[in-house]
This record gives sequence, C-alpha cells and structure tokens, in this order.
Amino acid sequence: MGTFIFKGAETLLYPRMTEKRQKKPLDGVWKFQLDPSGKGVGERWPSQGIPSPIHMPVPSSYNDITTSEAIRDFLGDVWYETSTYVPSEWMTERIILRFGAVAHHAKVWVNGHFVTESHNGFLPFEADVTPFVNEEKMNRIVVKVNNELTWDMLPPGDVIEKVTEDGEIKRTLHQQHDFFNYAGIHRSVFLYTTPQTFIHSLNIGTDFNGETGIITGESESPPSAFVYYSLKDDQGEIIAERHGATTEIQVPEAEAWSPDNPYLYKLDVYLKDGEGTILDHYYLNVGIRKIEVKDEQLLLNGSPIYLKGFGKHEDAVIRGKGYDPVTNLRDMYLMKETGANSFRTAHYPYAEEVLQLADQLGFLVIDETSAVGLLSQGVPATGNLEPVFSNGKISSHLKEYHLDTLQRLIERDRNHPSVIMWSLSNEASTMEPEAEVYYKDLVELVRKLDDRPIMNVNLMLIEPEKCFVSKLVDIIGLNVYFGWYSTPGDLKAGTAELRNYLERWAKTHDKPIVITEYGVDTMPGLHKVPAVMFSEEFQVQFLEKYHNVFDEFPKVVGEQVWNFADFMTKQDTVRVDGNKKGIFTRDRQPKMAQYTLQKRWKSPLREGK
Ligand code: BDP
Repeated sequence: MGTFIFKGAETLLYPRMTEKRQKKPLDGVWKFQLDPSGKGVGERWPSQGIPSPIHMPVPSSYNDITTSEAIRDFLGDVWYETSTYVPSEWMTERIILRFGAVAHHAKVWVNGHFVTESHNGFLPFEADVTPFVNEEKMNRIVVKVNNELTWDMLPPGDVIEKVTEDGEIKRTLHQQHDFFNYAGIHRSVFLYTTPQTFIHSLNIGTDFNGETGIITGESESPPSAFVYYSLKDDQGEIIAERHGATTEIQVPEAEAWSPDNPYLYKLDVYLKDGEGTILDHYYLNVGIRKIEVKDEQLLLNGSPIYLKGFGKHEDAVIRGKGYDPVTNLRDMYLMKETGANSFRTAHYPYAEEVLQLADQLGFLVIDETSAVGLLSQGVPATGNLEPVFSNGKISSHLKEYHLDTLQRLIERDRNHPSVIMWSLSNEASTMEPEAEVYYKDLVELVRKLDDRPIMNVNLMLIEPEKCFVSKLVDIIGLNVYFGWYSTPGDLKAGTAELRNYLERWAKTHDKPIVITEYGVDTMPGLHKVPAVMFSEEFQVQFLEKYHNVFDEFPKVVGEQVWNFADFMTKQDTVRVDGNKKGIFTRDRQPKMAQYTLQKRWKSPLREGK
C-alpha cells in the first residue's frame, strides 16, 4: 500500500462570500449507489452517471438513513452523484469544488474528468475545476467514496477476509477505536469562486499583555499584488489599517477574548493592484487572546484557567457523523448550560463550522488529530499491550500521514481563538522507546508552524515513569477509568487507584495535567440504591468521588468528562447499542449527572476554576 498524502496547491481557507468571491452550497439530496464488486470505474459511472441510484442526503453518513443492514454495515466503494448549473458570471473566475470532509477515501470527477482525491476522512480538500465546467449545460459531479481502513492512515484499521461455510468471502473491519465507522460525504460541499489573483492563505496570531492586544498577519499571495488589512471592532468601526503581506497591529485597550467574553474583532484582508483596485477580499473573525503553559499551569490572558467540559464526538441519531448545525448548536447550548468552558475534538478534527461557533460562543478547544488507536488492542485496552512501534506495525507511511494530518489541521484551524492547543494523538502505545523518535518529529513540526501548547492524551495503562512521549509535550492528557475498567463497581478502590496514579504523574512530570477522559456507561432511567454500575446514581457518585481527588492536585488544570453524549460504536459485548458514557443521551436529553456537573462547574472552586 502506498502513501496517502496529497499536498496539493489547495488552500485551506474556509469559503466565504464577499464582493469578490461567491459560493454555492451543493448540500441536499444526491444520488447514491453501493458498488460491492468495484465495477463503477470500469462501467464508466464517472462520465455516464450511476445506473441504479437511491436518494441520499449530503452531508450525512449513509449508514443509518435507510433500514438496510447491507447499507449500514457496508464495506467498500459507494458512489454519490449530483448535477448543477454554474452561473455565467463565474466563467471569468477560478471555480473551486470543495468538500469539508469525506470519510475516508474519495475520488472526484466533474463531467467525467477526474479532478481530485482525498484519503483523509476529517479534513477538507478541493480542486480547481475551472477547465472542466460547462456554461450552458448541467455539470455532473460524481464521487466514489470508500470506508476501508488500513495501517497506512488514521485512524488505522484492517479489513479481514474470511471464507464462510457457503463459500462466500466475508470482509469485516477490524478497528482499535471505540466509535462506529460512519462513512459518506460528512460535511458541506461548495462550489466557490476566487478571482484569478487571489489570497492563498492567512496566518493570524494574537498576543495580549493585559491591556494592549497585538495582531500579527501573514498572507500568501501573488507578488504582483499588494495586501491591505483593515481591522474593525464588533460594531464595524475601523480600528487600524495596514499595508503589506506581513503586518503587526497594536490594539490599545483591547477587549480580550475568553469563554466569558468571546469578543471578536473583524479583519478584512484585501488584495490590490498597483492602481489600488481591489482584486480579492476575504475576512476573518479575530479573538485577541494569549494562551500559555507556565509554572505548571495553563494561563489564558495571563491568568490560570481551569478547563471544565467534555470529550465529544461528532455523532447523532440518523445522521451519524454528518455535520448538522441543529445538533451542533444544541450541544453548545447544553454545554454552556452545564457550566462547561471547553471541549476536546475527540478523536479527529471536527467540522470547521463547529470551531466558528466555538469562537463566537466562547469555548476553549483541544484540537485533536485522527490518531486514535495507535496500539494493539481495541476498547477496553486491558492487560498486556503488544508493541506497535517497535515491530513495524506503525510504518513510515503512517508517520508521514500523521505529520501531514497535523500540518493540515494546523493550517486549517490556526486562526480560531477557540483553539488553545493541539492534541497529537489519543491513547497510543507510548511506553515503547521507538515512540519517542516518532513523536519528536511531530512535536518539531508543530513548533515550526505554531506556538500553541502541545498535548498528548494517555491511556491509563501507560505508566508515568515509562512514558516516552509526555516529556516532549507541554501538557499531559490522562484518560482514567479506575473503578470502571479496573476494580469494576468499587469506587473506593477506584479512587484510591486514581489518587495513586495522579501522584505518580505529578511526581514524574513538572507539567500541568488535564483529565481528558473520566466517566462510566449509564443507562438513562436506571436507578439503584445502593448504586451499581450502569445506574444513574453510580455515574453521579463516580464523578463526585473523582472530583474530590482532582481537587487534591494543583497540577490538574482541567477535567473533561467522557462523554458529552451517548454515541454509536461497533456492535460488541461491552456496548449496549453504543457507548453510554454520555452525560446526555444520544438525543441530547440530560441524565442525572448533568446537575452534578452544573453544580460544580457553575460555582467558583479555586483560582481559574
Ligand atoms: C477510552 C477511549 C475512548 C473510549 C473510552 C471508553 O479514548 O475513545 O470511548 O475509553 O471506553 O479508552 O468509553
């Protein structure tokens, strides 16, 4: 298997309408067909259209839309098709076809011409389709999507083939991660335009010294054009104007961005020719804020901040992993209501629209790559882990893919004030010495691209004294399930184990710690006194007991419950119609534990909490 990396000339700027740019969402109902024998290309579906389609919504996972088990559990190629006119006035512009994300592999044709491919299920990709679109005829867009995982990509997985008793070959997916392998066109599809001379990229940085804010801007654009920045307050009043591709703007008496005051400035960026004529225009929201790790604390705008919140998933009833503004906003209001100030994009980059709202509503986001499952066992990972780094299971291809994902994640998300740190991976086999070199290169790449703190999230089997990666990062993420996966049901023993584990981490590393996961499966409506596992009472007691332990450790600078809501997983003996560790049900109604969190998170605990 070759490498899955594509560093094209694409830009990762989110498509926006301005007087110089247009966009047309292609979301809606597309044609759809399974292709179990992989005959679509041979039968020329890209140019002739897919022959026996059903209807399928975009964006959405395709798995749960119909009642067909064959579609839900399908492994292999599926095809999507839509058609659209392109407005005449677009014909002098660059016309770009952009997908927010397609899981996991996509090949795209426009009017029969192959235009691009992607092998990253959680990041955007696009193609300049200017030469391939017709002015007067409908344009056919065909996408082949494949949901197979390999160990050359993230998340990794294997397709296992077995011959059944009746001689059929049965292919199943073997995966390490604990969420359903939803697939399809998961995020919005846009056709958009840019002028021929256009802004390629923008890198906005901010700093804050307690009074003055500093905004730095760096724009990549053609040498023949001039860049011009115009900064406005949230009322649209101009605060500063600057010329030059690289700029620095000082904002006296700046309004600092924070979860309590998510104040956003607006930065308009223009490209002009020698005569001052505007060639291109793009804009961004800018939150002035400073995030740093110092003295074993996490500081926001110079003061300690305590993260309260959730590990989430992009997961909802029927839509699966398809981006849905309705669910997303409900989630954000529920999180605010619970007193949360943060969340982690477990276990992959989320839709750009999620981060745009996090900027506006004020959430601190731990932005994670799709590196989940870099270990030998699925969930729950117990007992002895087999090596994956030292025996070549993790190949140089996978590492290149990981580096590429990280780079593109940073390029996509670096301008969001809500993003406060990068999480390199979740629960990898970091007790192997070989992991050190692998992670050193990841850390080096991040340091080159951005100055935000770096986190890595640890499995509770990782021993602090034997972890080869934690020393490389700025802040340590810990996933802890003592009293659940170990000493099940015994919270006294569980909390004692937790205390001991945290003591060991605090002793071995002079870094702040965020509890990135803690939680228990809970059936809504199941009540038991005395509490037993899976009851609502048990979830409440688990949280309360864990919180008491967290409060003993000044180095613990955050707690994010696993999970915000119940979510779908593959079928398994340890899962009842999915993972039930949600504080909310899958349809976003509270379990009793929401009130436990609300009570704690809405009252001040200690500085920054
Ligand atoms: C952790 C994983 C997470 C799982 C969780 C669980 O990081 O993806 O869903 O455990 O078992 O190991 O609920």
